[in-house]
Amino acid sequence: MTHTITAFERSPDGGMGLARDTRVRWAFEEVGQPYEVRPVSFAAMKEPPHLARHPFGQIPTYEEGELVLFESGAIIFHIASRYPGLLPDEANARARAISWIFAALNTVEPPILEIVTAKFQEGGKPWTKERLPLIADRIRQRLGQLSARLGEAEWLDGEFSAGDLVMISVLLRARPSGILNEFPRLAAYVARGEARPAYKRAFAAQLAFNTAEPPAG
Ligand code: GTB
Repeated sequence: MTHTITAFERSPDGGMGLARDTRVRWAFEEVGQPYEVRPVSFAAMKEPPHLARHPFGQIPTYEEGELVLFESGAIIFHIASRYPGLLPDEANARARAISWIFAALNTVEPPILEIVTAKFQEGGKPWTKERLPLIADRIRQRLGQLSARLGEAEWLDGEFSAGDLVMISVLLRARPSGILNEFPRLAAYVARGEARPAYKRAFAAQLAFNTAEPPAG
């Protein structure tokens, strides 16, 4: 069965791997499944064919036969549930790995996204200068807690899992602000994720996709 995901026709980050198709590509690479990528322009994202796949007009989406999914977390959970390699077999360990997926998306990612919004969408607003340090402190609080839990461990709970994949993908978005590097254990954790062959393949694929010459004409 072919798996097709959608991605920005050209990611605004120029191939830094920060758009959310990268985490889905990484999941496919970890479980050794091939996938195809359908590029979507910003305009096409808001048109009916794409809105039928994604109610909020965003990427990534996932198609596999009749099944259409949206939300990167749901897509990664689906891939991890369907193919071995990203979730432990033992029931309690599996439940804990799933908790880490939710923790990454619901607890760690929101303050990180706030700083992106404050800088890039509200950068010119009069309150932004005062708001940024407040957001930065909220990120520091979460990263401090996460770092304390990780301790000297390699991964969050035993073997590398989908929980680590999503958490590392989320933490990567805190790197441009400089805050990630204030937490050496987390910076090293992210580097371990980036060193995985599956991550390297996913990163290279999105970079090639985002830097390819547009078709002539
Ligand atoms: N909760 C959803 C999920 O996890 O799948 C969020 C999906 C989402 O935010 N998608 C973004 C999107 O489609 C792309 S990833 N945006 C277009 C729109 O909403 O109209 C977010 C993103 C965008 C750009 C960069 N970048 O350039 O660095 C990084 C991340």
